[in-house]
Amino acid sequence: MSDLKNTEINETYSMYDCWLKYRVDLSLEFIEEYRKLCRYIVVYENQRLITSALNELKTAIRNIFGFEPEVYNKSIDAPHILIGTTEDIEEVGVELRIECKLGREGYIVQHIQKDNHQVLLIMGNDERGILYGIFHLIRSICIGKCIKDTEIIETPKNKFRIINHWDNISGDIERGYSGKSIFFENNRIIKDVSRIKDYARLLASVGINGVVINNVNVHKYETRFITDDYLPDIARIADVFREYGVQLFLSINFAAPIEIDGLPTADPLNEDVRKWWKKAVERVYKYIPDFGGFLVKADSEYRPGPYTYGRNHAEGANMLAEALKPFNGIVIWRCFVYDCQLDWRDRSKDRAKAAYENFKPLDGQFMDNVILQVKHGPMDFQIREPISPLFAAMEKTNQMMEFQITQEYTGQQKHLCYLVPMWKECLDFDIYAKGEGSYVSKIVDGTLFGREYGGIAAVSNIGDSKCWTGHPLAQANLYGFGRLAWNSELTSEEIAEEWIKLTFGSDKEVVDTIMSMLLESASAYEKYTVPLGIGWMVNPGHHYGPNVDGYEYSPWGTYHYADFRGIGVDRTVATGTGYTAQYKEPLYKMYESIETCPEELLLFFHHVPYTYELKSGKTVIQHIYDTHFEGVEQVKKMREKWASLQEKIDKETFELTLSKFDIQVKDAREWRDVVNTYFYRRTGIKDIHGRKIYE
Ligand code: GCW
Repeated sequence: MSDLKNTEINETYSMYDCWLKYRVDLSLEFIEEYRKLCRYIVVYENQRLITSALNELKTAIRNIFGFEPEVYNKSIDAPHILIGTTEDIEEVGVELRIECKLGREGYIVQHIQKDNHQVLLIMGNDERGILYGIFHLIRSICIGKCIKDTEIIETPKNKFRIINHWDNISGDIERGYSGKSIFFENNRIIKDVSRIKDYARLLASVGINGVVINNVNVHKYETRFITDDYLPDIARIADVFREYGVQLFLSINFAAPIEIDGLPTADPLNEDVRKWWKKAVERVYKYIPDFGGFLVKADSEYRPGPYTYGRNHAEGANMLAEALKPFNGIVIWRCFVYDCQLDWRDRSKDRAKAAYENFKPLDGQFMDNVILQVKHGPMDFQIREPISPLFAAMEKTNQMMEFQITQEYTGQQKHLCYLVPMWKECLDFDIYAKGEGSYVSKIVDGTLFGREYGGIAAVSNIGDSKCWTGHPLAQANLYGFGRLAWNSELTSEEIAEEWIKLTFGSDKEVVDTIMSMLLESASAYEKYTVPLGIGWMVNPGHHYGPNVDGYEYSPWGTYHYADFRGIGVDRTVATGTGYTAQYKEPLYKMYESIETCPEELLLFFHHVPYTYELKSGKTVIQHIYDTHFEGVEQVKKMREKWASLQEKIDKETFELTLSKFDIQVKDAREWRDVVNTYFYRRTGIKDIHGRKIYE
């Protein structure tokens, strides 16, 4: 990696390189074959992206085999690696063993015979494809795949694979738990881009092709990012990302015409406003010719939006889409729109219903370069939520998934919580939009409704912390997000195994131990925090640590309605808020009926007495007690598992991670005792096992 100028990093630290460490077991027999092929590289084109790809391959070869490969731009008489786009390769007349048709950004890695030599072909449909093919090869060598198993034909499932940064120009990151921004510092854009370059590599290596560098809550200075004041510096950042095939996007402020140029309105149907945005967009493209587009949080949590002018979200989004269209730019419009001034006394209102109510009526009205970005659940990144019903409701609109890699509600990167299984559940969910088999993954990749644009975005979990993610093991979530966005058919285990091997090597004990820790971590977190899909119960504001009634009487619409008899939100049509009707059949009936509602979501959909009996035969209150005790024990075990790896992990990573587990054990106990005590005091019902619950 490049020389680090960042103040915090003054020594080589192994976790800085994340999964690009080139740890290879050189004793594996097939390594010799790779070694032979890696001596020579033939590459026909020399565009910028291919240069980065080639550099990556050379760096990997140098690190793995200790020699510098020779590079040619013409055929050679020896085994080699051959790199090029489909066109280049066709020109030199290589015969593929398997005929294939690659899609955008796709690639093929194939072992072929050419002029009596073994050749390893890396052919990209386009330049990005080559870059991804090379990272595939490096990954394969490092996780110990022989050449045959490295062969692949792959096209990414999702067109847009984007990271959203919630970074502010002050250098602070909203919901950031890994230090300060790597883009901004003290109200300026960072001058030294070396760390940004390292980041771009990491993103490209897992297939990410877009990045939004600023917070969706666009404040005073950031509003001006689309002006000459900031664009030269933003263009420098775009240049760095471009080399790795990552397109730059910006979050914009819907009221920018008023705030920047004093226009009297930001009404999307006003001609002056429309002209203003066209000019602004032209300016952006002058600096950044391949600019991706805008991400917009409008009419959400006090941000300005079209509602102020009596316009709807389609009118708001289309105004921007029209300005971006001539440049092939897109508008990513967030659906996190809800009334955050609810009255807890008013039981008819339900925040969960908001996204659907706001957007469903607009289906078919958005321009084709608008994509709606929908959070995976109807509330807000809780550890357990049902899938947002909006995904099934917008047949004529491009949609994109929004996940949160940063662990706002899942332990804030002090706790281990591997999120890939949860994301998988969302993507694999059958939402019955067009009958059985309507998986959410097919809606967000556009195939189910035949949409051209689609994708997956997630809120970043990185900052300027030495290991990028605060908690070293939280790197698995960034890695996993990229891999899943590329191919949502990968399993959580496959992704975890890759990440562990690339990061810590292939020692069986290390792989098995960390794998078991990762895979149980989210369910452990769920156990010691919030029961049966109810959510929240966190301290207001920063959202860390238990506070059962923290949001109970607030205007945010995040209630659990616990009283001395029962708990849960009745969202049924029969007796509750009617949210269940937003799902298509058979899901509507499944959630509506307490008998068929999946138990892990029981309290999300139903209000039940504490003595309600679960399928396990336990009452709800006993389930709450038991899961909280179990959760803590699980965390203690995870800590022990980590401790058992002391000899096999570098000292700094070992100790840093152990210190995080110490915090997690302490916090899990806190959660257990606060939650259990709360319910014991509310109900007076004793734990049948007589364990200590505080009076
Ligand atoms: O989860 C909430 C967060 C806010 C965030 C908002 C959003 C960026 O608490 O910090 O604002 O969601 O997604 O817009």
